[in-house]
Amino acid sequence: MSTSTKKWPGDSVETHPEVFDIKAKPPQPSEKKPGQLPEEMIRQFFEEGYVVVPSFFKKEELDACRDAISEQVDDLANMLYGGGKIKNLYKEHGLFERLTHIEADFPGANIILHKLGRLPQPFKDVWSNPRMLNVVEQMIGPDIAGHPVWNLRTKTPQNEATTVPWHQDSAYLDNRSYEVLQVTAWIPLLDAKRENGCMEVAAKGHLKGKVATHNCCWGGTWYVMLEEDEMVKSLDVDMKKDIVLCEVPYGGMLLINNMIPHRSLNNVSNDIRWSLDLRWQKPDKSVGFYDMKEGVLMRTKDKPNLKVDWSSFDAIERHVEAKKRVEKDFPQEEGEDKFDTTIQGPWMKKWEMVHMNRHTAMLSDDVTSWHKN
Ligand SMILES: O=C(O)CCC(=O)C(=O)O
Ligand SMILES: [Fe+2]
Repeated sequence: MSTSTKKWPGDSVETHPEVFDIKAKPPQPSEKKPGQLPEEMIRQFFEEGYVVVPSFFKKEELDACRDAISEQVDDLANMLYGGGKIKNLYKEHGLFERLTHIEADFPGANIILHKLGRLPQPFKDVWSNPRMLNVVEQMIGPDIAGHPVWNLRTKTPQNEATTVPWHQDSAYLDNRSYEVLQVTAWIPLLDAKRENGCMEVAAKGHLKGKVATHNCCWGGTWYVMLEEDEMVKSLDVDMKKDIVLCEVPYGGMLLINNMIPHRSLNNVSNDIRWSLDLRWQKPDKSVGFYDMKEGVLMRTKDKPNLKVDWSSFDAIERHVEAKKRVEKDFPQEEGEDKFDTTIQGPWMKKWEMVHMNRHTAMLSDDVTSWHKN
């Protein structure tokens, strides 16, 4: 069986189906806490690997996130303008268009914003929202940590850099993440539809409890990718029956796990498809992020209302750490470039480098030496 072959560091000989399938479903509360989902939806999460919750957040909770994003875009515009990179501040455009104009003037602007990783209070409030944690509790139990990998997706129209190819999230993490259930809430900041590049999942692709062989990097991006024939061969995905388009209205979310193959479609609309992806797992398991950044404790059985220590979490900038990590192998010139529109990280070392581009260029000296271990 292919499960016993190990060709790349990311391949694993072990599988852990019971961590992700219905056997992992914790006992459900007899009396529901605020926000908790019907047991059928939780069952679907474990059996199919995903569930769409069409309506969950209060309008003001996500409106506050929209405002925080507008501020970040404004800061970005000022920074680029101040650095002589863009001709105009494009202030006349609203949240769903402004970054597109900035991007046209300075290609890669959206990547700067994506990797900025600034976590404003409204994002923190959504992440540690008690109703949200009540739902996470239905999936992983009462001890909950936020995972260090979270993202603000800046999906401007027709942009390769934000069209994420098929992957399992663990393919970006180190192999310790193959043994722990990580729950992701994918939260759009507008109605997410096929046209503006919502997500697609390969239902039940998590049931084998394994990470299929990925390769790197997709087109001109930093993304790893999972070929469709590999999904079929290694994860028993039926490309005709199992692919599910996950449209999510504003106010709702898509819940997935770290083993389910998923991708996002091209945005062929005129609006930016903003979204947040936030993750949680049990705090006693490794987050599998190459020891670059730890999780943030949000709740325990004994302290369901604990105060989240955001300052320690905020102190480490994940993309900076990720870049440092690969620079150790391939030292670069000194100096941080705030206009750098490339992204690098250790996930690039886990898989065969089948395609080089400007993100991988700094790693190009001796890529094959990475795959010795
Ligand atoms: O938002 C996207 O386009 C991709 C999101 C994704 O892959 C994730 O949330 O894990
Ligand atoms: Fe993903």
